[in-house]
This record gives sequence, C-alpha cells and structure tokens, in this order.
Amino acid sequence: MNDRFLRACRREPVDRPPLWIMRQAGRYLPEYRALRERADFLTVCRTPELAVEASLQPLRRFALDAAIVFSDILVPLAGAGVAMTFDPGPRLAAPLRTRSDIDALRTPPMAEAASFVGAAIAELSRRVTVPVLGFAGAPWTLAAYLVEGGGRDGFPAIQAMLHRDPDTLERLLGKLATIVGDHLAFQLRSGAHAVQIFDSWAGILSPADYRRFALPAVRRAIAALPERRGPVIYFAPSAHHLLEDMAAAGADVLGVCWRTGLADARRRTGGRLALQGNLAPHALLGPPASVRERARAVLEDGRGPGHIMNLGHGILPETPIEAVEALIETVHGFATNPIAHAFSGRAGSVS
Ligand code: 1CP
Repeated sequence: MNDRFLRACRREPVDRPPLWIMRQAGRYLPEYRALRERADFLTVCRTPELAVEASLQPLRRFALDAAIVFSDILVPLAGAGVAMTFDPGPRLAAPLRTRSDIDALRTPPMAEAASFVGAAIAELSRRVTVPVLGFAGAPWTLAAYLVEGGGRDGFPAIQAMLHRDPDTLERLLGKLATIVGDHLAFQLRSGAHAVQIFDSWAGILSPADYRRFALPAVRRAIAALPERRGPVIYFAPSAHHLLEDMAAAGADVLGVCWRTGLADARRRTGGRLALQGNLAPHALLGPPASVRERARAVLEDGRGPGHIMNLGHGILPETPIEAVEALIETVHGFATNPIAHAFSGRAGSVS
C-alpha cells in the first residue's frame, strides 16, 4: 500500500507530501454527475456499491494518496431516524429546538444505523492501494444543522439556543459526541485507516464559547476511540482565532484553511501535530500556470515534518479537471528531500 499519507500523519519522513482533496468525489466530475442522474444523493450514500463507485471516480482519474468513503456528515443522523432530504444541502423535516426534541434524538449503535458506511469502507479498502479515510461531522457542526434545520448563514438558531438555553445545547452536544465517537470507531473497525472530523462551523464561535461548547464535545468523541487506532484529522475552516484550542482536541493532524499560513499554524501549535491544507479552492479556477505557482507556495510554506497537501476547503463544483491535473503534477514534482525522491515509484492507486 502507498503509505505516504499515513506516514505524513505520523510526522515520519516522506519522499514528497501526500495529496488528497476534500470533496474529491463530487459535482466537478462529469462521471459523478452521471451517477447522480441515476440515483439521488441519499441513495448513493446508502448503497455500498454506488458509494464505492463515487469514491473510486477521482482515483481513476488522479494519482491521489488517499481515498475517502462517499457519504455526508448528516448521513449517520438520517440513519438514526432524523428525517431529511438533500437539495443539494441537507434539509431537515423538523429542526430540534426544545429540550423534548433533543431528548427524543435516538443514539442507536452506528454499526446498525449506518451499516452501509461500514460496508462501503470494507469494499473500498479491498479495491484501492491507498489508505481509506472515514469521516464524521464534529458535534458542534452537526448540532448547528440539527437546530437550524439546514445550512444558513451564521446559524442563528443554535446561537440563540447557546444564549437562551445553554444546558439544553450541552445535552445535545453530549448525545452527538456519543454518536460521533461511535461512528468514527465503527468506520475504523470496518477498515478505515484514518478518519477526519469536519467542524465546518466552529469558526462562528468566540474562543470562550468554542472552549465551553464545541471543544469538550469533539474531545470526548476522539477520546472514545480505541488507543491503538489510525490517525485522526480535525479540520475547521475560518478558525484562525481557535487554532491553539483546536490543537487540544486530541487529534493527530490539524486541517487548516487558506486564511491561516501553514508555517504560522506550525509555530502556533508548537510543531506537535501534522498539518493538512491549504490551497484555496478558488485557486483551481485560475489557469494551470497559476495553479502550479500557488500550489508550490503552499508546499514551501508547509515544509517540515508532517504536511498533507490538500485544499483549504472542499473543491468547488465549477473546478476544471485541468486545474486538478496541474495541482497533482506540482505535488508529484515537489521533493521533501530531493535525494530520496529520485528513488520513489509512481504506482497507480486503483488495483
Ligand atoms: O447534489 C449532490 O450530489 C450533493 C452534493 C453533496 C456531496 C457530493 C453533499 C450535500 N454532500 C456531498 C458529499 C460529502 N459531504 C463528502 C464526500 C466525500 C468526499 O469526496 O470528500 C463529504 C466529506 C462531505 C462533508 C460535508 N457535508 C460537510 C463538511 C465539509 C465542508 O464542506 O465543510 C458539510 C458542511 C456537509 C453538509 C452538506 N452536504 C451537502 C452540502 C451541499 C452541504 C453544505 C450545505 C450547507 O451548509 O448549506
């Protein structure tokens, strides 16, 4: 197996930084759009054969260093009985606003509620020669969607709950920490080599509220994982003001968006964690020469033990394929240590 990604997560030496792309399966790929003509989003997620197909699509085109199972952060909650549709983002039939709504949220074992995710991971790990990533939303980010009922700028409903009824919010976060810990552990048992936690909306919190609400919940989810486990990546965009606190969540790798420089993040976290990121997704809308220049700047900024090259957030649906190719060529041509690089192979990633 190509273990460049796992080595970088552990801050071990590598010939060049590994690369994967957040949301590498998705709407920028014509073959994904074709798959979605045949099946709706939740059906793809819940049918292991289709989820594996979506996960394999980017790997057939690009020599990436990790696969990610095709699912969504809200899918385990749908499995736990929260009624929702996707259009394209999640829409809940009934947002959770009161204490009794939250008490009614079930926390069934994820091996039952999201068994299809485990089946997709097991099959994917048989089909690829790169590590397979599982993932989950962080408790705070899942709570933001559950309380709002969908995505909305600033998530005013959870902000109101935080101020009006902080005990109820803490109760919800406690339940979600259980669900997230269980879901991550289930994915690792099913064959995931590493897991990523997306805290997409942590950045709307002040440092004090992050430390009171979001951080304890994500820390509890990570602490619930077995001691001998694959690496955990913790990513929150627009969270420059939270970086030192995020480093205390218990993850091995910190994902950072483009608003924070990698060398700056390394200094602020004392070099204790590997770092992942952080080319701006918009950089891929530029011509290939510009993509190469921007990607090289990120690679230089990330130099040091444990850099996983990635975008600073999910790839945009309008991204041209040539831009992704330019990114890949640049990473493949970048030697962490020029002497070791001369001896490295370039095997494909789908067997
Ligand atoms: O029409 C479609 O095909 C649906 C579009 C889509 C896709 C392709 C959604 C709806 N989710 C996904 C897949 C997905 N979501 C993956 C797949 C694996 C991969 O290749 O990376 C992952 C990791 C996610 C994670 C996810 N979903 C996040 C965290 C990452 C981030 O961008 O911050 C979030 C916030 C979601 C919620 C969600 N699901 C879908 C959309 C459009 C959204 C955002 C909605 C909103 O906030 O309004």
